[in-house]
Amino acid sequence: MMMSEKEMMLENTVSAYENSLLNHCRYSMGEEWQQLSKRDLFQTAALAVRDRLIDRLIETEERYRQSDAKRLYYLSMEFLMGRTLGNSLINLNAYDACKDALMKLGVDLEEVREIEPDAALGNGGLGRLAACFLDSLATLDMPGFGYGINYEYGLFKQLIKNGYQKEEPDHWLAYGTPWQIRRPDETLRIHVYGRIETPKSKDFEYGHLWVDTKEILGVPYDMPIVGYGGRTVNCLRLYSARSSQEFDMEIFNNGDYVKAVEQKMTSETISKVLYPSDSVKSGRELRLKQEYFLVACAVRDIVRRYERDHKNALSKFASKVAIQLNDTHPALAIAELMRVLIDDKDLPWEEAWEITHDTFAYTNHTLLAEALEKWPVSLLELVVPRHLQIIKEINRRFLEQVARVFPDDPERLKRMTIITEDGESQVRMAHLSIVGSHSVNGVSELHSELVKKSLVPDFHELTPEKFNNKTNGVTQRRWLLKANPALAELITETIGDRWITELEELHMLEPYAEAGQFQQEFRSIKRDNKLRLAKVILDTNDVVVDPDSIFDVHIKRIHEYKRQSLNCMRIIHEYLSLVEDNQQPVAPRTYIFAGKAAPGYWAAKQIIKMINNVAQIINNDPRANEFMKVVFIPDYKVSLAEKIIPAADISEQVSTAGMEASGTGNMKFAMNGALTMGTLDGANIEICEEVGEENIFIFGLKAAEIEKMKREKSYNPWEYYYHDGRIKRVMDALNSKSFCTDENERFVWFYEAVLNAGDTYFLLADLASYIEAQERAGAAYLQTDDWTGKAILNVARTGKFSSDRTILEYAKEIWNIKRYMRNGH
Ligand code: 26W
Repeated sequence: MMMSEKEMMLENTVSAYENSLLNHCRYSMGEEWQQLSKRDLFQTAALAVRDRLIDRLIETEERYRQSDAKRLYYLSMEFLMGRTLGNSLINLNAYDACKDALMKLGVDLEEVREIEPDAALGNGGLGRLAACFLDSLATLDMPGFGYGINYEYGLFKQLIKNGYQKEEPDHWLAYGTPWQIRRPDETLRIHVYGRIETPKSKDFEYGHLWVDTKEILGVPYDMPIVGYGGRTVNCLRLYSARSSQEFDMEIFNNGDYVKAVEQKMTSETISKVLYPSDSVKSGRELRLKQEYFLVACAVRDIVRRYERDHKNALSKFASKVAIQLNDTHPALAIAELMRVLIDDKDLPWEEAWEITHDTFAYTNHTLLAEALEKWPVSLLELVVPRHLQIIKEINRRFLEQVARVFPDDPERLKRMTIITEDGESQVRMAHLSIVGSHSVNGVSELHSELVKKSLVPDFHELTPEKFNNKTNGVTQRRWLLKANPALAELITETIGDRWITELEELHMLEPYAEAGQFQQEFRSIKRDNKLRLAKVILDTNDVVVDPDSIFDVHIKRIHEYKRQSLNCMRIIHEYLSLVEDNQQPVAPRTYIFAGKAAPGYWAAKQIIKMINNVAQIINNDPRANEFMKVVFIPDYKVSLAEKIIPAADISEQVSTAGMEASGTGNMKFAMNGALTMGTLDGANIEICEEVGEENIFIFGLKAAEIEKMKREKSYNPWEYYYHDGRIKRVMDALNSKSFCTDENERFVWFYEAVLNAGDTYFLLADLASYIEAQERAGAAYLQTDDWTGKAILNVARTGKFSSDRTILEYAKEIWNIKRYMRNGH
């Protein structure tokens, strides 16, 4: 007998959840309810939720297939998903049902949620953006799928010992994860190393013989991604590397058992660990293999799915497939698709190139020179010789085209070449990405302009139509509805719940910005959130903080350009004004920091030490105590951000203008009613435009001014040092024993970097303006009603910064994908 869809789909009622929980307890966990450990409870609850996701996943796939939908594949080395249980329950509209079912069984859902390890398969902004995009794609009922690597170890766990960062491995898969469905039947065989056999006949003009390769297996694991409302469940496909049996057996049969096992382990290291650097590239062979592994698995899987649905008509490929490159990390996909089309599918070069170019689009996420990927030709030759050959041919044809448009301009060819010739020959992955894509976008208005004007002006001149902007966004489901349930409820009571899927609706809050009752409730929610965070701080840092002080928050990766050190200098200034000049800050503040430094980034790690030393001195000085507290909360991650952001009064977004591509934390804070203290950089500019100048604190040099000072070499930090006593005092304090907790001369490096090495990040140039903006902010905070009004307007005016808006723009202007609603919805 056929079951109806309704009968088949598991329900979201309390009793249905109770049933599921008890069933999984017995038949999946093999336990009695009372015997379940905390971790078992999480597992059990997750399995109950997962059943519901799978029903909808199958239905969704069928819906796309029936409509022959064009699909978008988002290729990314990072997906910073965080926790899934609470998020899925909210998106399924089943949070209360599951909570009540657990309650009936004597268990608190909040506690169970805290057991779940974060899926920290990313470093920072770029990885979290990918996660927000997946949420929006599913919520918008769009066929958008992620492809990534199933790292066994996510981003390292950060401990603070004696003020220094220490790294520990994050073995997040130690107990397995209920959120992945293993698909062994769809395992792929990937080839690496080997050599090229020279083609023999003319038919082989671009032909190949890639031989003597080693084989690695790519085993897919699918993570269901449920959109809000639960209608659509897309998936994120993550690959684990496994050794191929045959390969091991060959050595094994030759009698070297240990070597066979060693080889097996080497192939499996490919998906072992996420590289913890978000800028300084290390040029390591393993990283290259990771990038190639992702790309090879994804491209083959995409082609296979296309052929399954389209019976060999590859000419239509680009009308059914869009591939987005999340920065250049997956750029080898361009060469891989060319290889598949030419070598495996026997297409002529021109046809393969048209398909490839029409399929790919590239997003740039950084202008930092040290973060732009370049791979030595010699390394590519070793690992992916066939791809190198293809890249060389792409470059040859490309340079020919450039020479036709700009004859007699050898300098231009040098600037634009994909493969550099002087010195160690290298492949510039950004150039490959631009040439192989039909769209190139930056992630905020300013950044997209800088991509065109400073990063790759020659490419913009050649193909201006490729370049466009897609200002980043964040999902309000996680960053408001889930992270700040009380504020979400107040908003829904006031304007209804449509903001959850249409964030511009928040504008309807504007009339309440000055309403006494609304203000009061808004303030009381903020205070509760601050109390909750104060509890976290007490637990992790053993520091008591005052929930009535300003919570001034600076959380993000630790990086010189993000200028945590500028914040630190300003804190030192306030402290010295207090203890030396008897000048009390207008309002007490709690300075909150969190963030990880790349393990190999010495200066960033020193900045962590500096913050912790300053914290120790200030927190233990009775003269400062009632006015200032400084805390560095260890082990920043998505789940910690969800606790910190709703409790913030001030959001520190103080990068050197022109260096932060967009920022997305800035959006999360504004959405939760924190006021931004920021430079005119990245998306801060657009936040300022939206919320209004009177509701944000802007300071510092503009990107163009910094650019000019760099060009003219006119910046001299000593001038600022000698002309401003405040600045001199801070620098001298850092150069003295004042903030050293044990050894002397701890921060001499900083003094040197700023005063004698040119102050690359313009700290001294912006410090005075920063101090003054902070003084304005402190005074403004005392005007309680005014401040609350500004905070409410920040919430009301962040509609633009939903990743739903971003995704709709990508879908319309780059991907050409549509929405596929379920019947009756
Ligand atoms: C090669 C190692 C490496 C790894 C990651 C180099 C560069 C990266 C990323 C580009 C760093 C990153 O996360 N960039 C951030 O992307 C966000 C999403 O677009 C932006 O909001 C941030 O401004 C940008 O720093």
